[in-house]
Amino acid sequence: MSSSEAFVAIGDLRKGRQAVSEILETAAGCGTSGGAGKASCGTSDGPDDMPAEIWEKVKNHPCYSEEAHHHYARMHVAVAPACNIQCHYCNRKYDCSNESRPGVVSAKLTPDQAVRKVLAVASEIPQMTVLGIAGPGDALANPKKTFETFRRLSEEAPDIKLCLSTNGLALPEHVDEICRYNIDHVTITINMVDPAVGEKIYPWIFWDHRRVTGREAAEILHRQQMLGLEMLTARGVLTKINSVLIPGINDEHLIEVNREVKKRGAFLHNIMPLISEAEHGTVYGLTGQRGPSAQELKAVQDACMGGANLMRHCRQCRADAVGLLGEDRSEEFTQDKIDGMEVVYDLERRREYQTRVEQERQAQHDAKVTALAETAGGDDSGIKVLVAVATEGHGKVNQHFGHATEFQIFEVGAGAALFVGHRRVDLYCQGGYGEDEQLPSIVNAINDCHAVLVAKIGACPRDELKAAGIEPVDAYAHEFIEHAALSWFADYRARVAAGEIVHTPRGDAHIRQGAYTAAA
Ligand code: CLF
Ligand code: SF4
Repeated sequence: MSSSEAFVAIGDLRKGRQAVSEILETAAGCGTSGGAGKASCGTSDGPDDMPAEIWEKVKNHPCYSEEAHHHYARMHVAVAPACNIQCHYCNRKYDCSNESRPGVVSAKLTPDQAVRKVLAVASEIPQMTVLGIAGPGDALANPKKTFETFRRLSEEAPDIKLCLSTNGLALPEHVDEICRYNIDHVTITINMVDPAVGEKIYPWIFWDHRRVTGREAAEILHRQQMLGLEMLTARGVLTKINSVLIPGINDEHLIEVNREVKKRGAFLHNIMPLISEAEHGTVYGLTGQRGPSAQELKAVQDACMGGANLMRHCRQCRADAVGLLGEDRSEEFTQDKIDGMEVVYDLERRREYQTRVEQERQAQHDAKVTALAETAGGDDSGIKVLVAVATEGHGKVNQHFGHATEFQIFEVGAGAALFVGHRRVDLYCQGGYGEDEQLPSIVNAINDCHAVLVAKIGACPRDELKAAGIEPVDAYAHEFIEHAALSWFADYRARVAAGEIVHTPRGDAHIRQGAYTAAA
């Protein structure tokens, strides 16, 4: 179902709490249904929307469920330093860009150290439900360390979900082992399904005891990635495909990637922006290959709707990340701190804590449904806009403009507010005063939005936003986001209807209409 089809369908479901509940289910998530023809943002789908065994796998995985990422944490252990390919966006001195932000070298861990670290984090952060191995090289180019870590954890921490990320070159030969240790979630970074595109991204691979370059390298990598994906699908392992969006290289091509991975059973597709700074020393960074703007990223994601379900809440975390997505608590768990900790892995305590998390999650969900029931109403204007939201959690508009380091972006139309991504920004408030030099970049990051919903905002940013045509709104402080967004939208529509303002599409609509053709 396309974005506009989703809105039409939602518009037909206006009356009653049941209908509103369905709206919410469709609106708030990001890609877990895995079923054909589902709207692209499905990770808030509940147990009624998918087979029970799939729900069990995704319900508390913060990457596979958009809703879960507000409640559950993940961690990575950096046990895999080597890699078997070279990507033009990677410099081996830094973490793997597939699942991490380049620029910070991780401490490499032995499996022993990794297991102790996981147990330490699990006892301190009982809502940490997923352990991933995502570099800093490639997990499957280091199979002994990777599987030794997974094997021990499957025995010593049986309630933790195991998650692996790979470039896919060595994947087919490891599928049996992946299944043996119940590694239920595998991410494959697939940037192309056409070796002609691939040879612009991968200068070489290491294959069959030799370095292979050019088209041949891309052909082998492509073959292995597709085979690995098909084998995992056949074995019932959930797969997520990460694609790095490289403008001018694979931007249009990612629509075809989306289609091909969906055909082979991929559960989610996560299109991530290329990070390419000259100081990282990557080939792309040094040759001036730029990354996409947030708006370009959204345009490609939108063009892929109707294909494989999209993940839109990725934070491109480090290979040693710890905590909720978007937060980094790795500094609390350095080797010397762990050495001084008394580590008690208490399964019962973790279960009790997670039961309370589920209760809070359910209460939040119910409150949102109730709030949405109040705002669901007729609107046949066909108008859709983006709004930016400052939030520090609990699904509410509860952050000051000046404290935001990212804004959540919602697409709002008749009866629906869909989460479609987030935008990182520089902090405006510098402890008592506003840093006005940051304002242009903040405004630029959300310049395709019609409004920004905040708990509070000062006079200076308010004026700057208005001058840029973005409405600063603090009237819905501490309300649920979807409810606030729809209430503001109803007011906006009323002002348009009364002739007080003229509705003007902003950059987003322009980009989407012009840049990419929709997936077939
Ligand atoms: Fe880690 Fe990746 Fe597993 Fe998640 S991350 S190995 S699937 S537990 Fe998540 Fe981080 Fe994005 Fe990766 S937000 S970079 S998608
Ligand atoms: Fe770097 Fe990861 Fe690519 Fe290997 S797969 S070259 S570690 S980005």
